[in-house]
Amino acid sequence: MFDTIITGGRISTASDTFFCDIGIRDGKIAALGMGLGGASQRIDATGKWVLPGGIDSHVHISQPSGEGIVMADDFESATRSAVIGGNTMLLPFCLQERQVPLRETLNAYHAKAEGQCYTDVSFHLIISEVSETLLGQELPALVDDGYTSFKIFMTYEGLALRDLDIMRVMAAARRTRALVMVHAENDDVIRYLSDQLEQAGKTLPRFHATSRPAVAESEATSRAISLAELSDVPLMVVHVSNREAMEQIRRARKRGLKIFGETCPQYLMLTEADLEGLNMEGAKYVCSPPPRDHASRQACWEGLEQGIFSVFSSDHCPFRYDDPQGKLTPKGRTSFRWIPNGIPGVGARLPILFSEGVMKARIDINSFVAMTSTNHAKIYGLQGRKGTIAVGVDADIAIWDPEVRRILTHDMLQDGSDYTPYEGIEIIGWPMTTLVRGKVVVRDGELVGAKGDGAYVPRGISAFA
Ligand code: DUC
Ligand code: ZN
Ligand code: ZN
Repeated sequence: MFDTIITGGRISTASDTFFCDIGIRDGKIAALGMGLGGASQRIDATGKWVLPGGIDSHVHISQPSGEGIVMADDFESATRSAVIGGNTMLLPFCLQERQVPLRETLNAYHAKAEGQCYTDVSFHLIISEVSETLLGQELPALVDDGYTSFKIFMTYEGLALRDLDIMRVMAAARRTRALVMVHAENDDVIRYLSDQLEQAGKTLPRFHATSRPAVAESEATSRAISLAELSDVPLMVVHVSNREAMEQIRRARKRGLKIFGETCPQYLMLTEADLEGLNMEGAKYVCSPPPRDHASRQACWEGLEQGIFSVFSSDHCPFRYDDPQGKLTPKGRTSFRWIPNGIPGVGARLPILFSEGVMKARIDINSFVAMTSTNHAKIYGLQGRKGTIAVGVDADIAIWDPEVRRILTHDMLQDGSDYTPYEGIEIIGWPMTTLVRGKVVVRDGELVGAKGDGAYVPRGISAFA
């Protein structure tokens, strides 16, 4: 006897596609086969594609973003949009605050997430201030407790680490077997160019892209890879936007280094021309690295098609547009430099890649599953528990209807922002029903779950650490 049986679907994992029924008991996949017997609930998936629920390992939720700036999503709205878009787990960040024990800040994120989530969540740690106590005591204890990935920034005042501190964090990661994620852009180049642009009166949102050229990203990517090689740690280069940075990752992987790459919907779907909108409209597309040109978009597609990128994440970092606490902050109206960096995408990520990638035959369905779920689980220490359809793993499942056609509009996504950068694109295929640990949270496209259906999940060590 099962709690739920999903019947008749076409199941795809990162490696295989097959037809069978899925028996779910106590939140886990208990059997795969035909004629499984009785169940309290049956879900008919005939004609549908049954996939592991999406894991989005790069989202920002309720993260402090500067004076007077407020992120558009809390844990309720971000995870709501996530399940509507076929996700069952998110990995947001805990941003270390200066002079505050990291555990204390982490507890505040837990308090904000507790009882609010529709998907499962787990936290990465952003390291912004390096000290002996952090490296020698705080981080080892936190890794033991299931916070097994650190993110570092090479740009942004107050966040950027110099190479010396990057080496120290990498050494701590090596000792504790944590995985390092890096935001790779050369801070001094960006500061220099931003000063020059402002002095020339070039302050509109579109100059955000001019101030952060591709070479600032590829230089920092190359440096980060070199530091990881020296330190012998696995490194995830997040939000890669252009060919040269992608090629650095390709070359490193070819040499056998444990270097991983991530790209995001904005680098496949947008270009810097989107930042040129009338008045401040371009602010809607301000994110870092910025969307680039058509050739860069093509390079990011190649990175996905050729398996150079291991993961496709949203980098969901939402600010409302028409809001003085969002993109139209008074300071942001004076210069691109002060426009909050980031765009929403947690709900749109999977439909975009399914439609543009799988339905347009750029990638196959198994690669889709790998890059949106399975590889996130392996890389971030959830292997054996999440990210696939197999007996014994959590029953985190999204049932897709490949026949559905929709024009994407912001109201479909149910997040806390007031726009989507992807308004008006045609989407083929939609995740109609989503189960989180066996519980139906979205049924026939409607949210039926309750906040609190998602829980915090401590992670193990990365399969690559
Ligand atoms: N980097 C991120 O990873 N997210 C949003 C903004 C940024 O610069
Ligand atoms: Zn970043
Ligand atoms: Zn991010």
